[in-house]
Amino acid sequence: MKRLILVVMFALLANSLFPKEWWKNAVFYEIFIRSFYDSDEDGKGDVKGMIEKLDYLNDGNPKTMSDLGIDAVWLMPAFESPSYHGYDTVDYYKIDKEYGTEADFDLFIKEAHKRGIKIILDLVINHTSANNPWFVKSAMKEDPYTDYYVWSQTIPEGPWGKPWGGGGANTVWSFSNVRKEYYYSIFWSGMPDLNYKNKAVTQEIYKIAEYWIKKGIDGFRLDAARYLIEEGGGPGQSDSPATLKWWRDFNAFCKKINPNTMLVGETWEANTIVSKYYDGGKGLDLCFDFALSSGILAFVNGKNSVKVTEIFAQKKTLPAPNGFYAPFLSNHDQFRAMNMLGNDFNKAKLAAVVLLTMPGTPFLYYGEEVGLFQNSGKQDELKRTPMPWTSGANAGFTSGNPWAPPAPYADPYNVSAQQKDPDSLWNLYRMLLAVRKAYPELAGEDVEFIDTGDKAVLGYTRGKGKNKVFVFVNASDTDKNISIPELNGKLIGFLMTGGQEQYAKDAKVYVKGYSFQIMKIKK
Ligand SMILES: [Ca+2]
Ligand SMILES: [Ca+2]
Ligand SMILES: [Ca+2]
Repeated sequence: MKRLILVVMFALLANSLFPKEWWKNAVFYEIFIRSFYDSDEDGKGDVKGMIEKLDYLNDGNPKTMSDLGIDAVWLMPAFESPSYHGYDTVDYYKIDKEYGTEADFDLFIKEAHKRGIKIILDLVINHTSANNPWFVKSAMKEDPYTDYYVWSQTIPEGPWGKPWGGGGANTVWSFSNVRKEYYYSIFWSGMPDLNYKNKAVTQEIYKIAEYWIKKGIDGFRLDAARYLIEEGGGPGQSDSPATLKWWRDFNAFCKKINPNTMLVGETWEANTIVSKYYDGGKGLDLCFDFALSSGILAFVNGKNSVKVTEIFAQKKTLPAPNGFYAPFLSNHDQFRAMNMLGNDFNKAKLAAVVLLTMPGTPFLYYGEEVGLFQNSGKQDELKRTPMPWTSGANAGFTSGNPWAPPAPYADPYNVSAQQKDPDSLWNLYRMLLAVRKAYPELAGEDVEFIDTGDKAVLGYTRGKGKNKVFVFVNASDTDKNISIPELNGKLIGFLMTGGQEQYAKDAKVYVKGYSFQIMKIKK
């Protein structure tokens, strides 16, 4: 208990040291509303269900440690849409009926903010649903919607391709039987791309952003941000100069309405491309670090730290600072971290340690904190299964008939069981979040990698000077003794336990197999 109180005291002290952009020291939590918690027995998660679980995420009281302690949520699409996932919007002003009413959502904003939880919405504006009235009217050449989408009487000169290959040549051009013309749809015919060469479309999106910012939303996650404006087939389909400019202008617009609005981009590419979106500090506020996601998993799986250190060596050569990248383990488009880590809780713990001691704003995917299992298979639905709350019926997710089978092994691997077990993955996440908050160095941008003499042990320091934090993570199953001369003869404090130890002149850092140390020099 004493160590918890200590951590909390540090947290309060540290608050004043944090930078003014709230997202720089925040930890985000990605929620798929349909799978989080069902409040009304229809088998689908909903907004009221999220309200019931806010105290689980952060109860707003820094003294209690029964909650996870996250700072912000990224809601996957909440707007009206014909699909189960919502990445094809029909009405950007309406909460999907299956999730609740506008009043429910207003209450959610209020209750989240009361607890200090910020909310960012998934904004899917590269394309809409083909059922969106804008598209229906555009296909009928009804003004002002005639040029809201990218139309062509013939398939323009190529080479036009799909984002991840496959699908055959020119399948990004779909034929409208209504208008008897082709329309550009980079993902599939049900998701026509909006035409941002038409200024009216930009104005339409600005109106939507303004509406939600004024309602109290704290930012947006920008879906498919690389594909906004195409300047020809092939290389012109992504990361075009016009796309970068559009985002720069959009960020300026959002900041004018509320300077605390945060934009995080999904720019799923190598960091050489991702870093362009920093745009001299005038582009997006954050972009997801897909390279580091696979780097962390590769370190833990392969007992080899080289990929992680290479990623940071490369970043030093790129224009964006370390704080621009948002690290994560997995998201709704990828296999669950637990699946990638061979359903091994030891590995899941090490991945959590690396994730939450890295520079940049970390994002957790719901369920990751309890090691949510994923059945093998390629369907996206398997990456988005209901949250395992208890060992009861339907994993405590619903008392109705769940929209999808709950995660396997929910008994015994669920929130309720892991909260009671001090050695659980959940309790490790909770402690890591508290320590990250208590020591601002861990949320800062500085990172220096240490040569541990052993690829299985990833070592690095965070921050500078006397507050520098040392992290050592041993991905092998054998105990290691690492020689770090800087620590010899010093009084060492251990951040996770609150303990300390006087190191001898020839001391070695002892890191047990499948374990880690987070420490600093006290004297
Ligand atoms: Ca429901
Ligand atoms: Ca609390
Ligand atoms: Ca586009």
